[in-house]
Amino acid sequence: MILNTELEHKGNLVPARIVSYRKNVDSLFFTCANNVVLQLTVRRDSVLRFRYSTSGNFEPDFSYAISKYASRGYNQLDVVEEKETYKVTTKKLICHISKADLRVAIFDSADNSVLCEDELGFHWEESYQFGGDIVKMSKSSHDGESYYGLGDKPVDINLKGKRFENWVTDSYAYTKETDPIYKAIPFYIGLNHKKAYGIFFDNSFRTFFDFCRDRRNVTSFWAQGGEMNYYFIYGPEMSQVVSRYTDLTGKPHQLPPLWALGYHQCKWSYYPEKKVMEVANKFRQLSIPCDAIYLDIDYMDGFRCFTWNKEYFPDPKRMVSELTDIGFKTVAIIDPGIKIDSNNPIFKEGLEKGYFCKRADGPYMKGKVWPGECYFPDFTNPKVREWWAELYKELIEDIGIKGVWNDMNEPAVMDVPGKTFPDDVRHDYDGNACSHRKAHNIYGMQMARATYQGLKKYSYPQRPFVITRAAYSGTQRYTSTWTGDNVATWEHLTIANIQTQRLAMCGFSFVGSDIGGFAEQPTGELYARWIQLGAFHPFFRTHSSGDHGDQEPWSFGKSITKIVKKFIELRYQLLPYMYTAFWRYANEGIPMLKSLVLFDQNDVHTHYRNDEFVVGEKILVCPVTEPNARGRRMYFPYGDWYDYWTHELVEGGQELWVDADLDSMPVFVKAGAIIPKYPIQQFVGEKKIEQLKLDVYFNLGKDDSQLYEDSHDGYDYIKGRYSHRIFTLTGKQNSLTLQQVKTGKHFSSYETMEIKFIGLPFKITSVELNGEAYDHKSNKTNGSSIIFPTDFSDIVITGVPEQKNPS
Ligand code: MIG
Repeated sequence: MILNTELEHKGNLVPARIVSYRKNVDSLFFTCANNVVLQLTVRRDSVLRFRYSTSGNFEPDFSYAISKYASRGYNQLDVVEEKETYKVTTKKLICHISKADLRVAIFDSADNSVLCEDELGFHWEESYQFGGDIVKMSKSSHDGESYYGLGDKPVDINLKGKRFENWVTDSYAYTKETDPIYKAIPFYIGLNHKKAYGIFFDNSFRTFFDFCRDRRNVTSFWAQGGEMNYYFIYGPEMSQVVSRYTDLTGKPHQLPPLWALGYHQCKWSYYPEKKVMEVANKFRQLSIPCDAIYLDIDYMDGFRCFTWNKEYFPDPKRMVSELTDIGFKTVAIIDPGIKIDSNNPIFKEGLEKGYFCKRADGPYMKGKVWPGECYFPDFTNPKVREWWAELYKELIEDIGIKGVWNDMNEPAVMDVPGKTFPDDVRHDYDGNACSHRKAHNIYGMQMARATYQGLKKYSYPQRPFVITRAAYSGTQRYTSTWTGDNVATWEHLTIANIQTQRLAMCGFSFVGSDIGGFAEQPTGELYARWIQLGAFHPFFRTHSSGDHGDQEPWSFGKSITKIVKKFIELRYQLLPYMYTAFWRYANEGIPMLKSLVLFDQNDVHTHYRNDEFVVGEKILVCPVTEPNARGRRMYFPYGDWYDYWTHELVEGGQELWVDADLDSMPVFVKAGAIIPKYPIQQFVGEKKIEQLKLDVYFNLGKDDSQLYEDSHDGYDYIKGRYSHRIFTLTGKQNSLTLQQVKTGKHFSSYETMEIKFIGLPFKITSVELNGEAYDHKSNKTNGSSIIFPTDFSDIVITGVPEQKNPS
């Protein structure tokens, strides 16, 4: 582990024997002879919190990560004192606490199998230099145990055998294995004997995780200060661990406007106005759908936040309204640094009110960023967040900006060691004053939170849209995110795929990468492959640094443009599917992207897979990540899968070659799925949806699919104006039944559904609608789909099984 820094070289200190125990409602306190206290709180039957003090007292309990809406409550809490242990039992877990040394072992109450046990357990070193402790925890690891999670780490999905650090860092052109980078998400999932549990180490100091690297059978984590304070979250399904962690640290506070799930075009930078309009108009000329265009730092006057460069943008309000007229939402960047400039009213106000961060001995925290020398708002002060939120008034209410992009909020500082604030900078930390050592990892999160509050207020009654680069656990409540400054290489396409999956399994599903790569320039082939992957990411944006040529859908010649258009169009068709996945994420904490191990942890083949993932519940994709490929090998999880393009059926549980020329990519749909589709639109809301398409993929047996819709913006859905449809498909050799149950008070704009039946093992002879014969022949489309009224309750299709040719 880390070096011993205290003076007396006491080394690792450990708890002594437990001398007293007391219980206060849901919290149990175990006190040791040397004043170490373990506070064990039962949050839920499956969620336990462990908090340690080395001095007998706890600091005030405060966390930016934990959501105030997190579920609490349990069905059982029994504590039994035995000879050498205390035994705590909930409905799901049994926890042993050893009297001799405070070590913890946690078991599944269903079968008494061990889930997670302390090796040395809690121990610490005194921190001479800063006071307090360097707090440490070590757990035994079993052969065959795997580890996942930790946010945006650009490494293979399975973390076993590696060590990591969490310290939010601006990481231009990071590579595979660069650590740390932009985000600090100290949450991991362990998977052992088909059972998954999670550990969330809620400590915002610099933290470290070692997954059996230092010692083969030990997993440990530690922090440079603060408390040993972690949550144990049981599954046994990995998907349950993820949704419980997401419940604990929070789901997005509202759905995004649907346009935010459309395609976005960005560059550093589009200016002047003429250029912005040219790019936007080109999308419309070429009929390539696009919903948002971004203004990077050059729109500002000398990079001063909340100003405009009037030479480039003489009348921003007019430009934004012209963009609105052609279906574009304008998103603008805002960085944290405020230029030191007494003519700048924001600087003056911040100074007068004492809103800028200061060094330990009193001077302001001065740092160079884009505007030159700057001071930085202390976003950990609630008053500063309020002020910051209000600064957006003009930009949003008056000028009409629809989304805000927060960058450089690690916080990044140029030309200094460490690329950020020095450790001694002071922060309010919502009334728990501290140094930057503690506030660093949450600074960007609190900036994004303040931005979110501003957008929420001034965009009302429309929904806010924010994007941030830096994040700590819980940031998903306020904003979307991207993976930072990647590079236009094939390896980075793989990294983008892994990072987005990893963030999704850490409660942060609204995520995407800079498509095509931020630094350097992609070939047309790489750009096309990247668009294909991005079309399945919740946040779908092309962005590039611009100093290496153009990166728009049409920048790589006609044949590439055609492919890019095809995949952006596919995304627009799948919008109701993606929106439903988002709703499930925001409601139930179900990740929108599921790594194969998350999809089927019982299949050991999935434990080391990186490339394949399931988006939503039913679509399996695997990007092509090599040049000159005409296809690739991929692993199919168990189940039957239809090729999206050919409708050919593939049996899962094996690795197979899949053809995928540059105009295609491996996309498969689970048998039994019902996929809703909208017509292609150039932007969300361009057309009234007159008809919904449902693609029904036949399967023997019973399967459910869902469709969630509402007015796609605003808050009426919270008052019940949504439409939630559950479809149940029952497939037999000679029949198919499709049932629909709808709840919610939203009326769909379409009166009919065009239903396509894929993979029917029979020839249709008759169709019934709600128990009566239905004239399917005259309701047939050219494409062999059948039109039905939207609010059908059941459809029964019968037929004669197709004769198999004797071979
Ligand atoms: O120092 O605003 O990651 O997306 O285009 C670079 C300019 C600052 C870094 C962001 C990138 C953005 C760029 N920014």
